[in-house]
Amino acid sequence: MQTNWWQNAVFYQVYPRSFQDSNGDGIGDIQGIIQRLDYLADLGVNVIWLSPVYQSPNVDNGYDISDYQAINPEYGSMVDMEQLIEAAKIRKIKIVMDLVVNHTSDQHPWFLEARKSKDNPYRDFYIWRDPATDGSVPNDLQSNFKGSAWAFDAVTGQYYLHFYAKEQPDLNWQNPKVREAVYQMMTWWLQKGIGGFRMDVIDLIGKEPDRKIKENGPQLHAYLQEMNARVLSQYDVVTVGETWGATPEIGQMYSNPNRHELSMIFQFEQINLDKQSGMTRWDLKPLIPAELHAVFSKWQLALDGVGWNSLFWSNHDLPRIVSRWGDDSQYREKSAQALAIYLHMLKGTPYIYQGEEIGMTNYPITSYHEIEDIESRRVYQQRQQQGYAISDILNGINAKGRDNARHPMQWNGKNQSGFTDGTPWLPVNPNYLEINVELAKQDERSIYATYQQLIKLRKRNAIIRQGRFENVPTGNQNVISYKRMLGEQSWLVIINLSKNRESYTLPIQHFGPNQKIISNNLLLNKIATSGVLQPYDALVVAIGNEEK
Ligand code: TEU
Ligand code: CA
Repeated sequence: MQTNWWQNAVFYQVYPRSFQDSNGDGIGDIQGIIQRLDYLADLGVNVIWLSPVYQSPNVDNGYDISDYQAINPEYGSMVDMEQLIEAAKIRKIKIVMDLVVNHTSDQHPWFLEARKSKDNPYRDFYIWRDPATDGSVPNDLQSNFKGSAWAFDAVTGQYYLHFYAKEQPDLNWQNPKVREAVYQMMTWWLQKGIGGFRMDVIDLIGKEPDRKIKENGPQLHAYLQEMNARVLSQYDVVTVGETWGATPEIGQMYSNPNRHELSMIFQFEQINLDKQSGMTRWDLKPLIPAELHAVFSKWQLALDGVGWNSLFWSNHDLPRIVSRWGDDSQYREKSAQALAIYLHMLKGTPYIYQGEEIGMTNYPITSYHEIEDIESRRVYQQRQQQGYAISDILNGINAKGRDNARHPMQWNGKNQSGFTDGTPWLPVNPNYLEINVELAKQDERSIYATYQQLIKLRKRNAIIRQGRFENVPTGNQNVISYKRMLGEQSWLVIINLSKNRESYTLPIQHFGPNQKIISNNLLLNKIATSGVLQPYDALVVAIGNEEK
């Protein structure tokens, strides 16, 4: 496989509302991002995935777009946006935009037109159905934000489809005019010099609501191939599809270069490992590290040579990883480093979610009034109606709610953590006095320093970028291990992903030179056939060709 630039790159996700405010209104903005570009360059990242900054009524924080070619004034102007692209380029950083085209806002001119009459030229941009004979919804399709996926529109007496909020009507991709309009808009952005797109819930665009098909519809890949031929193939850009319903086989279909669809996808199989089986993600269950490793191993092997993996722990929809699968109290630093080392030694393109590089934690709430996110509000209301105890509902939301990742970036120990001079739109986590960028940068053993070192290692070592992956059993479900191999080189990664001392036994008889590459424990330098690891110990060693 030929190597593309994005296979050697490290990505960083910016959630603009919470990254850096530049004008004291408490809302992060584009000028704020520009002010922090040197920070990102210093960390070593090559690409910023920018969550939506388009014009939007903000029912779903910008994922409800009312004009794809205008910037939300809260974030700045199109001039600011052009300046960001340029200022990033000077630092060799590309900007990847969020492409949210499964749906628009109900305030988008297309929808305002469409709802006027059944024969409006924009009517078929969306999906309308007559009521059932008793006047109720056309079928029982559900919104991902709870409740029916159909909303009644009295003007024309029909229902329209919305897989998210009712203010996010679904576009009708079967209509070639919709696809054409999207391609034109994408081209307009690419001509501005952006580096590509992250594609929001792209696996829904092949929907066939009458057959109750939501994800992975029959035309999905044909649409992506058309988009590639018409737009993407004309530029040297990266694309990453958000695909909650992808299996490794489907992952190959998207990312196999011979199929001309996407560069890579975000797959979410591991996300289900800490929920009770058959239940929703709000019904919690502890993670078993071996199960996590089994999922990652499967994807590493399945896409090797025939596709490409993205590597991520978190994003603006997911909880903070150190709170989720590490330990955000006693072992916060060590567990965050262990998780970072585990992920960044895998094959694929790593994504860092803002604040992850300093080990930012979840933000616990004690009442409904503290919830900002539309999804968590709906979940709270639904579960309350279903009779759940308030404490159980809050436990679920504190563990998994989307606000966790959306509290302001913790830059320093000054007022409001240096995020804003005003009142932040979501409060700053009170732990900002101990957890902030300024402190982390002064400490050469910080989580930040580990991330910086991992990025450097990736740049300097082809074995990380291109080497083969092999799972290594450890005899302990809390200790996970794998090898990377390239030519004569062989590296072993071993991680204790628990807060206890754990023993391991490796199926390796003799080790070569055993030279330390990176670790989060100064005393841990060598690996043997068997031994004991301290809580959250992580070690990478070059072991030579031990098995000859
Ligand atoms: O998210 C898709 C999605 O379905 C999940 O992230 C969802 O929010 C939840 O976590 C699963 O039940 C994308 C965006 O990332 C998200 O912010 C948007 O709200 C959503 O699409 C709609 O555009
Ligand atoms: Ca602002």
